[in-house]
Amino acid sequence: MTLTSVGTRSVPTLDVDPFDATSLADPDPMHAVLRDAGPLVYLPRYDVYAMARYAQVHAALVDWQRFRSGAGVGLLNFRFDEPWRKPSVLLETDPPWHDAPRRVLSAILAPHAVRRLREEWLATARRLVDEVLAEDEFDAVTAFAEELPLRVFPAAVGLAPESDWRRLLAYGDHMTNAFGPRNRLVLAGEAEAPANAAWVDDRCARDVLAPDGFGARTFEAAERGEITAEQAPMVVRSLLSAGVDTIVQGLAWTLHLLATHPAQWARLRREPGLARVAFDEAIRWATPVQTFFRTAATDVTVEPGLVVPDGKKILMFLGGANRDPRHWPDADSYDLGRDPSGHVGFGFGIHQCVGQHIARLEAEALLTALVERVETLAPAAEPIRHLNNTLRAWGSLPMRVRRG
Ligand code: HEM
Ligand code: OVM
Repeated sequence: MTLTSVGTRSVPTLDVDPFDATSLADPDPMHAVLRDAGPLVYLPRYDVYAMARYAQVHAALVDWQRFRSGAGVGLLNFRFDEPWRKPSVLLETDPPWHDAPRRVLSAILAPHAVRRLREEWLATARRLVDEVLAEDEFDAVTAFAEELPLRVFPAAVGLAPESDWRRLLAYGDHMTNAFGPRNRLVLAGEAEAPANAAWVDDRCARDVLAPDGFGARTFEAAERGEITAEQAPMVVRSLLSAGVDTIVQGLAWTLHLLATHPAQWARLRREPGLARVAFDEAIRWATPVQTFFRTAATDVTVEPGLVVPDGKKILMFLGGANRDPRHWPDADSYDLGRDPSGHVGFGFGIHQCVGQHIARLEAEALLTALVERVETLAPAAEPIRHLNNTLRAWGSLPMRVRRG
């Protein structure tokens, strides 16, 4: 490890590649190295600063004045390079432009507004569990983690019933890869990305959205003058961008952790009211959305003598923060007895996940339906990772159950 001198102290320089296959497959050892190197490090490979400790990641997330999103929350700096799609009006904007779309979407996805979906989504989850449990073995990724969100979410947005809602998965996979460097993962998705992006954009128009979904409610907000007519389809695009692959991996990790921690599964069976804790603890432990970047709006002093120069990108390791032993007692254990609140798996501050109540509702529906029918849940074969520049993701999770 070499040291580079900035100000009176020095920012450690680390020669790690967070986006190589080894780091993506198993990021935990790299997170420990990054955290132990100090509160702020420099990664010359990408000319970015980085933080992996809870205190600094949390502080950056809530400090939108100095850690900006408007130049993009991926590696690419929109000030100098053209993004692959129009910037998001939520994720990739700062106040004051962020305010109105955020206010509108927060109201549409508020806890009291989504609670009305609870019974219907639970019924859908129960039907799905019945179908899947006709077999003793199944792939938890395709059978549950993808299938439940695809059955409930596009319909709730107001997409017309059609067979290829799975295109949302491919779109989201490329979008999340594109937050990282243009490595082989991005290149592999570039051929089909324009067609999927056009398909998604076509589904964000008022006249193709059902009259009673989140999409229609977004356009009603535009009619009331709360957002502009140009912003409305972009808000719908954010729902379709952020609302599928993320929760798919959140559910996949929850099922994987429960299958590999039988005592925690047994506890959930005894106390089904812990379904949301089981999910949020999985989000903390695994952090399906591993990273986002910010851009320094000025020279930012992270600690006395540790400075991010104006205009530089900062890589925030949400996954490193969520397992930081400086903040979490027994950080590496998956434990339904802990209070995981305060984790940064949904971010924090003004950009904190506006869809988290939707995510929790889907998780609660699936886990509630599963514990009703399943006595034990166990891996049936070696799980297979899916590499992605942003998502800590599973490609396949073979499982077997004993019904009961
Ligand atoms: C923002 C994670 C599910 C919609 C975020 C952010 C994170 C995140 C970390 C913060 C981005 C930042 O600070 O730059 C997750 C995870 C999910 C999930 C781990 C599931 C387990 C969802 C769902 C939806 C959604 C289901 C839609 C219904 C959004 C939107 C934003 C966002 C629109 C941008 C908010 C803003 O910039 O104000 N999400 N998300 N997410 N999420 Fe989620
Ligand atoms: C967007 C968006 C927001 C949050 C997350 C995301 C994981 C996309 O507005 O397009 O991807």
